[in-house]
Amino acid sequence: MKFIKVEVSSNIATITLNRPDALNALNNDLIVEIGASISELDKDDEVHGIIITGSGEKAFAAGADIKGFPELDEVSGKALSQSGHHVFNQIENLSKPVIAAVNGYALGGGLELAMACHLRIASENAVFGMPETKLGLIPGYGGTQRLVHLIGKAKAMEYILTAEMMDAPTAANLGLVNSVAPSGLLIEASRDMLYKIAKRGPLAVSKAIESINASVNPEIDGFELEMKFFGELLASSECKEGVAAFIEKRKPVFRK
Ligand code: CO8
Repeated sequence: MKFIKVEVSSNIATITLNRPDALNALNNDLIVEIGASISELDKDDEVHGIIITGSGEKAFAAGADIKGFPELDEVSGKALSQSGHHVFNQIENLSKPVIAAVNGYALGGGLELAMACHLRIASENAVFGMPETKLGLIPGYGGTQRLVHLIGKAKAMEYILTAEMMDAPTAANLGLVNSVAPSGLLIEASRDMLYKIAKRGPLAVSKAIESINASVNPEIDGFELEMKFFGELLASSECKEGVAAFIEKRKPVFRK
């Protein structure tokens, strides 16, 4: 991989965006690398959860690579937008939990990447924003949709139209991030959250992700899907183990 680093330790994979000199700006090759590594990690039973973070102290990702924009036209610009959508949808629909550990600027495409993750933990110095209108653009990796789902239409409208940035406490108050951690403890806090989830039934976790995602997909009846999955899970060996463990007053063993 040229633009990202991927490490696995103690069942958690960490994908680090690795263009610190460009504040981890997202070029298409970097996005394709994320997609390829996510596919591999999804197949790896040793990996129970994934963290995406940025290299350096300053940025998670300061957006799409603006320096590549002058070469783009209507057709190639839309194609790059579609490429980002494809990978970000892949992250959002992954059966394993993905946390964005936001260690600095998460702007434009960087914030869109963080929003595609299932959970977001911000360091105290993180800064969030959608500055595209300053460039005469709009978000192009799903931001007009996911920001609305996360913080509501009124605030999404405000932040996208004004291009104003917000600090980590504001992002937490708005529900954009799940929690804020001291800068030096960001990865530890993200790992702790993934370890907690890894103790739960992995099939239940994957079905919960799919059901929750259905709530913002107009093509799927999320209530129907929930009822279907609930029945399927009740009949699963995972649920039998979880219920037996409760009755026998012991911890469930969901993974071999
Ligand atoms: N793209 C390319 N290079 C960048 C980017 C970026 N998004 N952000 C920062 N850099 C580079 C700078 O050019 C600079 O490089 P150099 O040293 O070679 O001049 C280096 O990173 C450090 O940046 P600064 O010197 O600007 O650092 P500051 O601390 O002064 O400022 C900021 C930090 C505020 C984050 C500032 O860099 C900034 O405003 N960056 C741009 C933020 C932005 O507008 N992001 C949105 C981009 S558009 C987008 O994301 C659309 C997504 C959808 C795309 C769809 C398909 C293409």
